[in-house]
Amino acid sequence: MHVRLGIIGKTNTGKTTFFNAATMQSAEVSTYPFTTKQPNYGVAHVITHCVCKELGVKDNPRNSLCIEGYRHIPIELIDLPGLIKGAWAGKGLGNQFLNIASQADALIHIVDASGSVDEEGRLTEPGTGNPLADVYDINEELVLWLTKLIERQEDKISRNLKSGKPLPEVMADLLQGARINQEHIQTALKQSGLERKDFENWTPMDDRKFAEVLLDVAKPMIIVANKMDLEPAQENYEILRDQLVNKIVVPASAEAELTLKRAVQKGLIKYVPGEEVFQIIDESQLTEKQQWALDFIDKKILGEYMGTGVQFALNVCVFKLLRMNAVYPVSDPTKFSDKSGNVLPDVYLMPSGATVRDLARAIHSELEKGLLYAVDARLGIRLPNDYQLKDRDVLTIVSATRKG
Ligand SMILES: Nc1nc2c(ncn2[C@@H]2O[C@H](COP(=O)(O)OP(=O)(O)O)[C@@H](O)[C@H]2O)c(=O)[nH]1
Ligand SMILES: [Mg+2]
Repeated sequence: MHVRLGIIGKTNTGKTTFFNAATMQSAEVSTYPFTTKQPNYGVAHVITHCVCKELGVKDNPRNSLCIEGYRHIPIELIDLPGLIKGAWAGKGLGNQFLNIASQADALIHIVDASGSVDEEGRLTEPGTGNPLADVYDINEELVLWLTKLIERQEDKISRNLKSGKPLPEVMADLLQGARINQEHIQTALKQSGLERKDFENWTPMDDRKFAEVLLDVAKPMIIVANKMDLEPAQENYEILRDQLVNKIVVPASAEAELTLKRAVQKGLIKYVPGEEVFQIIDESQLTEKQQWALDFIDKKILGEYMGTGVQFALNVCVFKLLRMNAVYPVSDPTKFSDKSGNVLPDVYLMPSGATVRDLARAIHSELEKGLLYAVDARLGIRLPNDYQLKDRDVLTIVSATRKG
């Protein structure tokens, strides 16, 4: 199961531009066999230091890419389908928007830091919109959505509790469609102080309080302050950063990232997403306009913010908000390879706390059935099935049913 990030935000803040920039494959990446899904589903990558250098091997990645020692690991990105554009009616968001929240493991909330979008999501004079208010608006919609989701299931929850099952299990059964699991619920119960209160006695205030906390736990969110290339954006970015103390606010220019990726595709520059530099391949190939645009991006975006923010936002979501670890399963622990001799073929993103057993299950259910133990390929030692995976672990799963 891929990690799935949902892009949310008001109309015209740059969601689709961000999506297009993040899912557009640079030339080297385009050979990767992607499954084409609906247009609003795309494959993006998070980037981490590959273990190949440390292990001193040349790898042959299968489920990911290794570019100059960096592993590019696919994740799923969802954006609203284009049709929805303009469907924003007053403060209501429509089901599609919440649908994205429901399907995602974490949310990328894009605001227009330049303030060129008004309350209703219409494009307006830069500097007039209020991105901080937009953040609160959207957050409120999400809290209401979760509160209602829980309240709609209230009778069912009460009924199912009578069977003696604990509350987190009962709730998780009913909320799993929204990618909310027992752990999320357990944590939210603790953090909201409702752990010891009988569900029957929850007040509407309790429902809301619980929904607020559950939203934070189950749908962690970063704020992308987009359109940093426009003049009034810096001031709004600072306001967002200073006011939203519990959120990570990433300054970004989705348009700049898109421009750079297009320049890569045209063979004009060399650029690794997320880096704060690019190299012009042949100065004489550039039109004056292209030269100007690249120069602007170099000075005003990369120079100021150490990147366009697009790749950084993806990495923060996966490695910070979701606390995913990159784990490399191999069949042969001495060669770090699969059965066909591919070195470090796969990398799996596993949530913190996941064990050898969870990894076996993620690879193949058969593998888990006969699971015996794992081998740490670096050290050549056995690891028990409840060993908690660490970032950059290279492991061989030993199973009676199938060798990993
Ligand atoms: N200046 C600037 N404009 C942007 C940026 N990202 C998007 N836009 C523009 O904002 C408008 C709305 O973008 P779009 O991606 O369709 O927004 P969506 O409605 O949120 O999907 C378009 O005119 C984009 O070209 C950016 O980083 N900088
Ligand atoms: Mg859009």
